[in-house]
Amino acid sequence: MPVSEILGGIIEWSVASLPRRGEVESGDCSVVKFAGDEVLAAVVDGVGHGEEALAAARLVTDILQEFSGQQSLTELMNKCHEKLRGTRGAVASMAILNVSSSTLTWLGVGNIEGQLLRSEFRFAESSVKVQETLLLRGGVLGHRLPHLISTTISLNYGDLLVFATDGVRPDFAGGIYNSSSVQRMAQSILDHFALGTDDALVLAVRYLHE
Ligand SMILES: [Mn+2]
Repeated sequence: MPVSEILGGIIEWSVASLPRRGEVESGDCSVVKFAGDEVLAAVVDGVGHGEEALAAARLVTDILQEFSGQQSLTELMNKCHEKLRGTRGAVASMAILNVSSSTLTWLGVGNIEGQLLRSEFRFAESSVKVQETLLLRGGVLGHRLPHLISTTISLNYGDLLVFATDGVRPDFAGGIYNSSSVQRMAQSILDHFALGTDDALVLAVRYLHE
């Protein structure tokens, strides 16, 4: 069963994950942290798999757990990059959902896919794109940091953010609709698209602020 939580009545999230076939531990981790008027949601994949990959990923999640609502994604990525020097490294995609401005700011280093699926209530408005895709920047935290430029887009009630590691087939994005609970969304993406040859993790976060 996926792990889920509702935070402050503002977001609802769920994470579903599966280690690579034959492994007990997954090197894929997620963090959801509520601070001030912001929620940080992030997914991290330690390079490789098993214990060493998990150790690298944990260095990132430790930093992200300290999120206080004051740091930008660029600052957080830089901090993680410094901390991971000398390790296997990790890739990460991160988002900050701001409740005051109803915006999503996101940034990805490596290959963790990010999708924002608009609430079905908005489909009728032709000006709204049904789906937004995170622009990923090549690199590995701890080894090679790309030029960090985050993107900010508007958020509306019911919008769903999905992050998926590379253990999930990247074409998952073409076959999903923002149509059920965060638990079901996370679990069904994992069930239908996990490769089995690598750790796989799906994080789903729904924005519930009016
Ligand atoms: Mn992986």
